[in-house]
Amino acid sequence: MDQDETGAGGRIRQKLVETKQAWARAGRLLTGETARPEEQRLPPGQRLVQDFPVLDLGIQPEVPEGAFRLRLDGLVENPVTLDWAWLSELPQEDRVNDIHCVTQWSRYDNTWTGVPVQALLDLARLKPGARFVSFEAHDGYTTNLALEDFARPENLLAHSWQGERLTRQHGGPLRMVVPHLYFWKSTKWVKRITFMAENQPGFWEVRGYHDRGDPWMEERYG
Ligand SMILES: Nc1nc2c(c(=O)[nH]1)N[C@H]1C(S)=C(S)[C@@H](COP(=O)(O)O)O[C@H]1N2
Ligand SMILES: [Mo]
Repeated sequence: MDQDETGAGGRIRQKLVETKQAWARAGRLLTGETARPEEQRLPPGQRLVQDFPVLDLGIQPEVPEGAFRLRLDGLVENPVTLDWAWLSELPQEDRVNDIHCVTQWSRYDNTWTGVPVQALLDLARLKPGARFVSFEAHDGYTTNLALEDFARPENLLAHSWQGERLTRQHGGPLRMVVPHLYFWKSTKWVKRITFMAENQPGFWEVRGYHDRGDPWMEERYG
């Protein structure tokens, strides 16, 4: 998509960021249609792929399991920093779902394995004022969700895809999977999840992308 060098650790691919910002300004791919997931499996304007494209800012951090930490903080009774051993002791479940990237591709029938978000909520115990969730990743990426979009039973903190450990390219060792929203809401290499009273728009949300990102409502930009 762009020709920038992305050395070993990688640098943010500025051209890619600018191109995607221009797409938002131009309203690229918008069909003006909405659909209901019960009636139509492919959201409006999407194209089905069989492979599994890699999308990120050009930095693909290497996070060995030994160095892995996940911080849960903000408006919680019990802020915690999970290491890999602790994460492995939490409930492990499978989810099968379709994913939809705002750059147009959708991929059906992905099997993810990991920790359901309810297990994290049980651990951290939200304070009453918590209404939004902010995610930080090892590449500097951020995104945001409303609490009700985070606390859905189909969401996972996934370490495996199709029965194999997630590769570094796809966000291993641990990524969020929020299948009911465009895939930019699913943070790869997640390191911190913060519960907040106020919404805090993330990397793409401040660059012209929609705050919520429902593919069925075609909430690409906003
Ligand atoms: N940390 C991080 N997470 C990220 C991104 C990123 O750049 N950094 N890109 C998002 C976007 S735009 C998409 S479409 C998906 C892509 O995930 P994949 O590379 O596994 O297909 O990751 C999302 N999560
Ligand atoms: Mo994306």
